[in-house]
Amino acid sequence: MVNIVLFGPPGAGKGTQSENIIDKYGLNHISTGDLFRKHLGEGTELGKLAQQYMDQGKLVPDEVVIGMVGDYITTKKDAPGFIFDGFPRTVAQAEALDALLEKYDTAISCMVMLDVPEDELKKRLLERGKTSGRVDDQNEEKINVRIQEYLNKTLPVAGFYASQSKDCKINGVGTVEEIFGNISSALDTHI
Ligand code: B4P
Repeated sequence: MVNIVLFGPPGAGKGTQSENIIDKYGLNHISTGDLFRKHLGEGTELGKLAQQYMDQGKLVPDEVVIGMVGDYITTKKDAPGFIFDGFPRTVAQAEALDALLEKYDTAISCMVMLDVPEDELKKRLLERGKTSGRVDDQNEEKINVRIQEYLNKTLPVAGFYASQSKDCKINGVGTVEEIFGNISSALDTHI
């Protein structure tokens, strides 16, 4: 199995680049943001719980996220591998993911980190907010909370994968095609 973590701050292009990676490498896609939005749309209890955090730009509690990902992987355990998009977002989530994959005799192959400066992130998210209908994209205050959550809780995850020599930093500024070209070259040498 090939398992990739796509990592970066909000608006770095994780969702955008995931689509290209899936097309080329045929992996199963898990976006925790998309899964929460699906639950939200279906009005499930999990969706209602997640919404309270997402609308404020805060991270959803670890136990909720880890349980949801564990359930999802169980239903797809015959997949050729996974691309984890927006997960793990805390060190506790990263540790839980390692334990989960170990149960299936597999592990993370590579963590791709998209590097984008803060002013560019804000510009992209505010632009998407004009059409996405996402409450968390629609004002600068909420975007600032998301960036702070990233700096405080998510950035340490990069160190977690660096300590396993699985990290790979990619410049996330440029055209979608240029960035994907750099991701592909990195993946082809790492997996
Ligand atoms: P996510 O849905 O994961 O979203 P994201 O961080 O906003 O986006 P992403 O980086 O995927 O950006 P995109 O490609 O769309 O999370 C939303 C919320 O869910 C979180 O705040 C949190 O509350 C909750 N959540 C999710 N996972 C969680 C977890 N594991 N633990 C706890 N809570 C969790 O790109 C953004 C925009 O930029 C798009 O409009 C795109 O068109 C544009 N763009 C992309 N690439 C570009 C480029 N190269 N140049 C110019 N624009 C570009």
